Amino acid sequence: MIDLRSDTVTHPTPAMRRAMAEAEVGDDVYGEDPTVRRLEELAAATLERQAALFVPTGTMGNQIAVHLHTHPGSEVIIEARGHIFNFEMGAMAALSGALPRPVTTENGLLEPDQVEAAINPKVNYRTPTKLLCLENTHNLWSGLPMDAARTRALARVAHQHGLAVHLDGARIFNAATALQTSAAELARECDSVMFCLSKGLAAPVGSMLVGDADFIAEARRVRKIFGGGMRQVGVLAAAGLVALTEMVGRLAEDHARARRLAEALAEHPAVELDPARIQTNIIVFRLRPEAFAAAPLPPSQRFVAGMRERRILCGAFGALEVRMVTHYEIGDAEIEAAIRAVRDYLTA
Ligand code: TLP
Repeated sequence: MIDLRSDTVTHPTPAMRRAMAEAEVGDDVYGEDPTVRRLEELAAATLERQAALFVPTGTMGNQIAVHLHTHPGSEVIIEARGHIFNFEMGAMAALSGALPRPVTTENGLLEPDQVEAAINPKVNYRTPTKLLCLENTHNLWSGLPMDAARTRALARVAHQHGLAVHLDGARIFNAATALQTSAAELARECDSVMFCLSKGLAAPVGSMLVGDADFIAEARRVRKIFGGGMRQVGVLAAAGLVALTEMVGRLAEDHARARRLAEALAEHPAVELDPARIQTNIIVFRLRPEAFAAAPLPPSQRFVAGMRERRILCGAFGALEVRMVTHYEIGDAEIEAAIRAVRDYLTA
């Protein structure tokens, strides 16, 4: 099987396996795991921030941040297709009593005036707006990277109105690679940043929450409340250190292969996709419903099933959207096999 469902499906590299086996460990709830400490120091230094916290998942990192930046009965502004709103199980409501205020965009990029318009006035009969969540790259918008200037402009508006800004930077290194800048630059104006080691960087588990020292001290408390206080977790942090030091430099390869696949997909009349929009490792495309005969299952699910029969795994979003994601286990041969399978299925 060629697995294009996500970059989360990657297996640890041989260097990670070795580092995991040899990791020096201790009880991290006591702050005694030297490997976790090294990873947290490296993450903070990479993002040019004071401190970082190792968390088991991106969702936990995001939700700790939401918890700290909001209070029950407050609102969170987020782009309508944002991960924190759509794929985190209603966690901001369940864990923090916060409400999302989704803002629809035409291209995945929020405008400062849209954010300003979504902030409720500070009066006794309106829900207080406390937080702006950004996402870079934007997963459901085909891995769209957002440049530092826009992030800065959005953060400025939020800060002027007393909101905090959290960046869901699950794939911030993909964004930095595509925009030829640093992750630190892309996150500079944000009060907190979460990034994942377990996506394109191929670590088996783990994400980092980064911010100033006081924020991270509080985040450590909330991580324990959320059940994320881990013990000899240096075995996982060791893989994270390899991810951060060895895997960032190769992300451009994933982007080039995603573009190649997108160009081939776009050639088919049943597919609606502008390959120029694919700047990182995620391809989300729409199937034209008129190209599919009426059937009980929606086109996206039939496409996914047809591809599975041809040994290619991809994901369906809604009735018409399909997602394919490249990662380090997808080489040129896998891309060519996927292209052949798409052609074969869509022609059939
Ligand atoms: N994304 C997963 C699915 O949940 C959709 C994927 O396969 O892409 N932020 C962003 C932008 C993400 O894409 C994800 C995971 C997360 C946060 C959550 O990370 P985890 O899965 O570690 O909780």
